[in-house]
Amino acid sequence: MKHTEPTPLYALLDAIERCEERGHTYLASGGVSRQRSYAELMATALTVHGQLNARGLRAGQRLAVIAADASSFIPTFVAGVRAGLVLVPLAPPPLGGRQQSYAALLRQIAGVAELHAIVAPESLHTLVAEAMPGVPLLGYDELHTPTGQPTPAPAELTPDDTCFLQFTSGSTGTPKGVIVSYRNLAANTRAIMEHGLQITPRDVGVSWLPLHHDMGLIGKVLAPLAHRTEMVYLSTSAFIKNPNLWLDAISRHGGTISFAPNFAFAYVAKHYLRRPVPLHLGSLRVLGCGAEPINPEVLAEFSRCFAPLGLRDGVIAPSYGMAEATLAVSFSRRWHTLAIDRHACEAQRRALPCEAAGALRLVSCGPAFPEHAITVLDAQGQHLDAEAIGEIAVRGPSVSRGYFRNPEASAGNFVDGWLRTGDLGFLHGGEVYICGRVKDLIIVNGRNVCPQDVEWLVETLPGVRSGAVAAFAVPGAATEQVVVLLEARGQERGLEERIRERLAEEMGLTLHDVRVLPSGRIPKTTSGKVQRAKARGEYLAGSYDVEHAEASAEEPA
Ligand code: 649
Repeated sequence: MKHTEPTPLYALLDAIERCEERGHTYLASGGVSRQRSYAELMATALTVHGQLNARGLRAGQRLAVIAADASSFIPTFVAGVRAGLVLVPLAPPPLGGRQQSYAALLRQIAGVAELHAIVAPESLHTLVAEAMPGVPLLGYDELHTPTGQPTPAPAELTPDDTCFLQFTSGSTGTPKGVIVSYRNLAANTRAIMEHGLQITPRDVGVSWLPLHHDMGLIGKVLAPLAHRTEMVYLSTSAFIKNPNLWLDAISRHGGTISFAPNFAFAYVAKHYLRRPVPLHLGSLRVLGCGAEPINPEVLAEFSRCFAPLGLRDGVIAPSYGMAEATLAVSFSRRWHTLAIDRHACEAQRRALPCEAAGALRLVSCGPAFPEHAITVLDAQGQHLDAEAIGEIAVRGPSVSRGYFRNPEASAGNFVDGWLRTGDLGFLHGGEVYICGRVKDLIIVNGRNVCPQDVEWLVETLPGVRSGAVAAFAVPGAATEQVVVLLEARGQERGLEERIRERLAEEMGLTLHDVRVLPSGRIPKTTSGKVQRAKARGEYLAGSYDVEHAEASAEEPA
C-alpha cells in the first residue's frame, strides 16, 4: 500500500486561522477559565510573529521558549513556526526550589543550542539573564503587544526543515537536542491521531502535562493543533497541588482523550480515595498511559476506583515512545498484560509465558504504528527473535535524524537506519513489552532485576510517595548490591524494616541500604521521571548521609 505524505504543520496554519468553531480552554486555579478559538489563537500568533520579526529574528535561527502558561506559550510557539524559527522549548523552574540546578541546565542548553534569543516570563528574567548571558531575552508581554506594522509573510519551509529541538535530560552528561523535522512531526501526528486515536471533530482533549516535554507538547498541543481538536489545559503545578483537578476537568468539559504517566494514575487514585469529589467519567474514550514503565497493579487499582464513576472498560490505553522518535511508536487499544517466568527472564533474558504465582506481569504497549517497525537487538546489535529480551530499536518516518551538533551521541544511538532506544524489552505476538532502561538494570547474584519491580513493591507500603522511589545497584565485594531510596509522607515508624522484609519475602532480595528521605530529594527530570543513575551518583557521593542521620535522629529509639 502506498502512503501519501502527511501535511506539515506550517502548511496547516491557514486552516487553523479559519477555525472559529473549536479552540482552547485554559483553566486557572482560581476557577476563572478562559476560552479561545483556534482563529483567535492564530491572531495572537500573528502579533507575536510581527514582534519576532521586528527584533530581527529570521527563519532558521534558534529561539528558546520557556514554557509558561499554555495561553501565552502556545501562540508564541506557533508564531515561531510561522516565522520558520527552530524552536527550543524549555522547562520552567521546578516547583519548590532547586533554582541552581535549573540555572545550570539552562547554561548547558545554551552551550549546545547556540540560541539567537530566548522568550521567558518576566518573573524569570533575572535568573535567565544570569544563566544565559549574551542571549537576547524577550518577555511574553512585549511579544503579545501589536507592533502596528503589517504582519510579515510566513516563512517558506520544506518538510526537512527543523521544527524544534527537544532537549532530553539524560542521567549524566550534557543534555542532547533531538532534531524534530516537520516530516517527523507530521508522520507521528498522523500515526497518533489517525491510526491510534481515530480522532474526530467531536473529541475533547484534556491536559495538565508539562508543555516543554514531548508528550505535552506534541501529544497535547501540536497534534491537536494540526487537527483543530478542542483542548482543555490546566497547569502541571495546579494538578500536582490538587490531583482531583484532572478528572474534574474531564468530568466538567466532557473530555474524551487524556494521557498521563503511570505515577499520575497512582497519585490520582490514592488522593481521590482520601478526598472524593463528584465525577462523571463516561465521556472518556481514551485514557493513555505512557512515558514510564506501566504498573499493571496501578492500572487495575485505577479502574476499580473510577469504574463506579463511569470510567468505561477498555478506555485505558498504554503507549510507548520517546523524543528521538518524535513521540509515540506504539499504542495498545485495550490494555492487557503478559505473565512471564521470573527466573527465565532474570537468568536467561527470555520472556517465557507462565501463569504460575509469582510470575512477572508486564503491560503490552501494543504493536508498532503503520510505516514504523520495532525490533530487539542483542549487545552486539544483532536482531533477536520474538521473546528474547534485549534492546528495543525503532525505525520509521517519525525517527529523528539525530541530536543537534552532537555527532558522537547521534552515531551511538542512530545506527543503520534504526534508533537504539536504550530500553530493555521484547516482542510477543507482534506487541512490545518494556522491562526498563538497559543502563538501570540491577545485576545481583547472576539475576537481572528491573529496578521498577523493586520500586513498585516498595510503593505498595503505606506512607511511601508514589513515583518517588529509586532502586539501583552499587558495587559490592562479590556482586552488585541493591540500594533503595524513597520519599515518605510524614513519619512512618519502622518503614525501613518493613521494606527489607517485603523485598526479602517477595523477591528474595537482601538490601544493602534503605534511605527514607524528605519529599523532593530524589532527582527527577523536568518531566518528572526518576533519574536512577543520578540518584546512584549522589548516593555514592554521600549526599544523602546528612539527612538520613537527621531523619533517624527524630525517630524514638
Ligand atoms: C512517551 C514520551 C508515550 C516520553 C504518548 C502519546 C488529544 C489528547 C491527546 C492526544 C491527542 C489529542 O516519555 C510517549 C506516547 C500521546 C498522544 C496524545 O494525543 N519521551 S522521553 O523521551 O522523555 O522518554 C522516553 C523514555 O521513556 C520511557 C522509555 O525509557 C523511553 O525511552 N517510556 C516507557 N517506559 C516503559 N513503558 C512505556 N510505555 C514507556 N513510554 C516511554
